[in-house]
Amino acid sequence: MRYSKINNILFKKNRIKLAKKLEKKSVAVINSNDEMPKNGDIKFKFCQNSDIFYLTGIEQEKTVLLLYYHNKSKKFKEILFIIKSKKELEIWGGHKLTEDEAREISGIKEIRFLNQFESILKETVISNENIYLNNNEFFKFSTPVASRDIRFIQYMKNLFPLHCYKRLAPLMTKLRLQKEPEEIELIKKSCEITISAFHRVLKFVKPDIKEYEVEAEITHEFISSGANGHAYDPIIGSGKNNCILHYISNDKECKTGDLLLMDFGAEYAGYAADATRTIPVNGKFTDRQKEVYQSVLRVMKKAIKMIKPGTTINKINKKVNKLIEKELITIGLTTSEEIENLGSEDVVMKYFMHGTSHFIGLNVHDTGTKDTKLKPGMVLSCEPGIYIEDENFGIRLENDILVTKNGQINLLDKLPIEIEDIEKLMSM
Ligand SMILES: [Mn+2]
Repeated sequence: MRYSKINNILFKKNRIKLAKKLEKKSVAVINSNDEMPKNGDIKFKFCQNSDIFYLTGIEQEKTVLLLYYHNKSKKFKEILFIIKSKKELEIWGGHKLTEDEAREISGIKEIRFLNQFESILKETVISNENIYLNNNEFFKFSTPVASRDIRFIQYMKNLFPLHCYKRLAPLMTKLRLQKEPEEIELIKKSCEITISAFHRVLKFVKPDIKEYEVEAEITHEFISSGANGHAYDPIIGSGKNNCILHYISNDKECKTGDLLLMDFGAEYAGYAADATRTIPVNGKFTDRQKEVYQSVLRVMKKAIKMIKPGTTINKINKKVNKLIEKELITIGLTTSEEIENLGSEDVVMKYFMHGTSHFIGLNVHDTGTKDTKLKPGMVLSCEPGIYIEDENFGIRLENDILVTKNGQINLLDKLPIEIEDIEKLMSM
């Protein structure tokens, strides 16, 4: 692994929290993600399932975690199943975890090889009543491809058609939303690497470079800092590409006078950062760009303060849209009259077409919904924007905010955002 070893106390705590949420006489099985085929004999780089990583820290493919209720001790027990490595396999695929290594990473005492999985599964399931299985229930997710989880559900239902099946996803969502201090430290590290990358970019950007050259600078900083890489495909859009929300082709030339919008974040030890800054290609904002930038920044400063215990993303979105509406009038993009005629929602939507916040954690868009009540330990983005296609530019600014008992902490506090700071750093 590229990151400093995570103390397995974190994974033990996470498993205990999950076991407390399971009904007695239950079994829970958590699978790894599939290794996804690319072309020919090549697969995509393996990406571990976030839930099994959260519970075990194991990044190796095909790993399975079994939690089961033990009738005699009246307690939940845990077994981790891993690949049994062979020398011939290691020559091509590199080292696979030994039992001791898997034990050390996860803190799970009982490590078995996968060839024993089915017999142990049958034994534990038959002496229990409920089976908890995982599935990706992220509200925006859909795919025609049957995941490992979906296939495993079918496999289990064939083997045990008369057991009572339960959803693991709502429990995992709840647990993953509120981060342990160790997790916050890992997110802070992702943020720190992201901040270094931005400083590198500020020194690098000048007219006539290609957007992908900026991407390369960021990638260099991420990888050389021990990050796994980008937490998501970076958006590096100049000029009118500022206004394409998920622009990832990053292949145009950055021209003088244009703005460069960069939405990027490192992934360190599985945890994501998610940052956006918009900077002038030639190092100086025009007056109009400054005017709109200050509008977005004013909204952001107020929006950050809204992120605190008890509220929801839906409530924050409503309030932020009101602030954007006011700013749109200030910068001459609309009038109170037009808002009255067309309705606030339509006018705001024209210039700010996405929400203000999403949860962040093991995924850049992490578990939780827009109605999830915020609690201490949750981490959210705060990313207002104003996109003016007619003027060939848009501005988005994004920080990552940790909800605390009394309010919030901006984890990207050290990521330059004030116009003077950005212009100064670009001139150095
Ligand atoms: Mn974001």
